[in-house]
Amino acid sequence: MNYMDPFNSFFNMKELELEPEGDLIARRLSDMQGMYQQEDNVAGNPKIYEYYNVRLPEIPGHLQHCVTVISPGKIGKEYHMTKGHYHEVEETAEIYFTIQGRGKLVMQTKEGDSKVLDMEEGMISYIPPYWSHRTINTGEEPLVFVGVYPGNAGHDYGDIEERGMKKLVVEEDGQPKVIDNPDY
Ligand code: PAN
Ligand code: ZN
Repeated sequence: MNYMDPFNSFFNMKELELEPEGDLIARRLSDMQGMYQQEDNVAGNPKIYEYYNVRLPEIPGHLQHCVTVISPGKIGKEYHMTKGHYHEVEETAEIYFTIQGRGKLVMQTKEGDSKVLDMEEGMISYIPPYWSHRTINTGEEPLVFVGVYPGNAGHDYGDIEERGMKKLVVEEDGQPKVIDNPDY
């Protein structure tokens, strides 16, 4: 039997970086074209979020785990958010453990059901099989969370890139508000 050696990773809470560095993916506004309602008048090309994947084989049995850091801010009235995705293997679930900041976790099924959960430090959120998921930073500091999901889950961005999600999270009177997406 060819056993993989157990190992630790360390997430530096001061620098908000994973050590040793895994695969780092940074997404700027230009990587999310068409996903925000009002992206036209934004100066420059702000970094919205980054996430660190620990490198693991993409096969059943393993548990992928990664740390996402969403910077605070808004594009128009919408708070910074992730692209959002379904898992390619749709019957795979995921756990998000929030370690800093506050936000919302917006989920949706292909049948059109929507659910929104709060994310705050210490919250463990369960994303059951079949639910697409997007995270939104509604706070004033980085929103940092760990995601754990099956090795073979994969990511399918197509549906949300094309149609968006039914619910948007916007700032109204200084408060986060979940509204229906007028373009959905
Ligand atoms: C997370 C996400 C991460 C970035 O690890 O991949 O937060 O969001 P997008 O993948 O939507 O850009 C996860 O849900 N993995 O399955
Ligand atoms: Zn996922």
